[in-house]
Amino acid sequence: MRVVVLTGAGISAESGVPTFRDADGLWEGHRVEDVATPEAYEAQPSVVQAFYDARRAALATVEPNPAHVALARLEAALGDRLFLVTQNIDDLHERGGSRHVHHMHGELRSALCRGCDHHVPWTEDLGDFPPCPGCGVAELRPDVVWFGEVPYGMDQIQVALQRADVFVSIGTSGAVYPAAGFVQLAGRYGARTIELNLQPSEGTEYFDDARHGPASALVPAWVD
Ligand code: BV8
Repeated sequence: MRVVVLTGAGISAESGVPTFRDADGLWEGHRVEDVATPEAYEAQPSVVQAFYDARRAALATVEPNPAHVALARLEAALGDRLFLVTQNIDDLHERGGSRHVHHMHGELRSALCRGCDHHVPWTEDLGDFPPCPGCGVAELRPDVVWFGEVPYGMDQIQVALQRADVFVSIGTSGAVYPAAGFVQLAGRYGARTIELNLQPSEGTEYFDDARHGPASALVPAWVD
């Protein structure tokens, strides 16, 4: 059996990572256009860099929760028959034990060269706007997919959705595309589709089955 799991901010909420669109969400106090677009970075690089520096620093204060750990158990059981794709840019899936994680919106712990597209692990000593070790010229930006930019690994994701027997969406509002459209693609290719979320998402009607509650309870129950 081949399984595709898509996760969003909701899977990390109980670890203490703020979500985006819940009442106390990350983007409260920030307009998305002010922090998560290339235009915002061009206009105010320091504001955008500070937004991601703060979120990167916060990673040290949070731990994976039982939902992340359950998905690592699922990977141990299914091996390469599990395709885990996340919209999240935190490292909690990896710290929860998952070894193959597709970060379609990038990662806080990575930097991207604006000149040669070189991906660089983000270490604390990088400081602000360091030169790229690849080309030595352009400055490094957060390795994050902003609105209007192409998510990473779309070809691999498309193939995984075509081959999936089961598609499970965990902790996402279904507000952002192309991730929000994966359930319809998977269903069209014949997969059984399941939503595990605190409340019905914007696309809940596209799912064959929907269970609502906290991910730390729903995901281990579903995995085990
Ligand atoms: C693209 C950056 C083309 C990283 C993010 C006009 C111009 C250009 C594009 C567009 C346009 N109009 C529309 C688009 C498409 C656009 C889009 O979707 N816009 C929306 C606003 C309509 N998308 C794009 O631009 C994408 N690129 O389309 O390129 C293309 C496409 C395909 C192939 C080739 C080319 C790029 C999208 C990526 C944008 N970057 N973030 C960062 O700062 O983190 S998006 C941002 O939203 C995050 O990445 C986040 O992951 C994502 C989705 O949010 P969620 O994860 O779902 O979080 P949210 O808070 O919304 O919901 C949390 C859920 O959890 C809730 O349902 C809640 O109930 C639940 N929950 C809470 N607690 C718990 C819980 N569940 C379980 N347990 C709990 N305890």
